Amino acid sequence: MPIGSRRGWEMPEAVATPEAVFRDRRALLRAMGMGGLIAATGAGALGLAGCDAGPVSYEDDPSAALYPVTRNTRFALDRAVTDEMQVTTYNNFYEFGSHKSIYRAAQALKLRPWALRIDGLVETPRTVGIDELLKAMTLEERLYRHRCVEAWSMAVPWTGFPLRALVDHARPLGSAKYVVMRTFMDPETAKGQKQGWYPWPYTEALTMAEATNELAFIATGLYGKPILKQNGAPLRLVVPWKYGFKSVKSIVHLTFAETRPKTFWEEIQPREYGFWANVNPAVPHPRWSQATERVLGGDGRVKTQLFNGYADHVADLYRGMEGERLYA
Ligand SMILES: Nc1nc2c(c(=O)[nH]1)N[C@H]1C(S)=C(S)[C@@H](COP(=O)(O)O)O[C@H]1N2
Ligand SMILES: [Mo]
Repeated sequence: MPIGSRRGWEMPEAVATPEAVFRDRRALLRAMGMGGLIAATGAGALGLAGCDAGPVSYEDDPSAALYPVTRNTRFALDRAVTDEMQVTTYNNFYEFGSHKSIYRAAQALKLRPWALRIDGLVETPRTVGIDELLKAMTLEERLYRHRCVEAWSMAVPWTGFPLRALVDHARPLGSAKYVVMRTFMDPETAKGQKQGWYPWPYTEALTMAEATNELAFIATGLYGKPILKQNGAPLRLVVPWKYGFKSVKSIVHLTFAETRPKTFWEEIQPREYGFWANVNPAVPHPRWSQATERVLGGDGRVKTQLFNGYADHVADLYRGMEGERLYA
């Protein structure tokens, strides 16, 4: 296991990104026969190139007719919504690679058939198809901030439903203490999963209190359309008061447990990534500061806020837990 070696998203983003982005964009342009443009036009052309080569058609998505839906205006932002192209071409999705330009590799993901297995401490374990689930849920749009542990951030219009609605639908037993969520496992489609030193499948978990907090959200859409593969289609957790790695993508398994599972990054590097992962500007990552963040597509850095600005919603969840490692 390459602990101690530097992998993409473990680097402070200020160090990791410019080189990685330049390399990926150059490869992209070369693939498009536009390599010569690089020197002449620089970043301007790169954005366009990413645009043409990137996101997708919605034609084969049977849920497309469900979007757009009404925005829930209770979740307001203090900043502009991030450009759609940024959000859909600058991603972390290790199943498809450890660089930011996984959006093309992620197109290999097959979204149908797709089923969610619900089991563990529930009245009746069962498997529900994605389209059946979408019909059972009431969709709404919410604008949320997103803060990656690498100190970049964005502001995203998600469509989906409260995780609480899915928990209710699952009918957990009183003994359940954690909701555990897992990503699909398919190394033929997601080549990153052939790297056996990662503890696949990607696993994340929340306490029942966190999972039923009104902010915890399951995204099924993005920018008024079905969510794209690179962003975690067709079901993706969004917990905006926590670092981005908690927001597990492309979920196939929801299980209720009495004991806390080891989560993906915690298992890889427990010194640096914990279970709680609440955003806190005052608690640095062991290798970089969390005091500020770079807003994707913005100019310069802004101050990071406690619980990513959602303290009013979630601070009560952690009262009396001062002994826990809440902010890593
Ligand atoms: N299955 C899975 N989920 C994942 C990841 C991943 O690599 N695999 N990366 C996480 C990290 S570190 C972040 S910041 C967000 C990125 O989401 P985005 O690509 O939609 O911005 O997804 C999170 N969920
Ligand atoms: Mo992240």
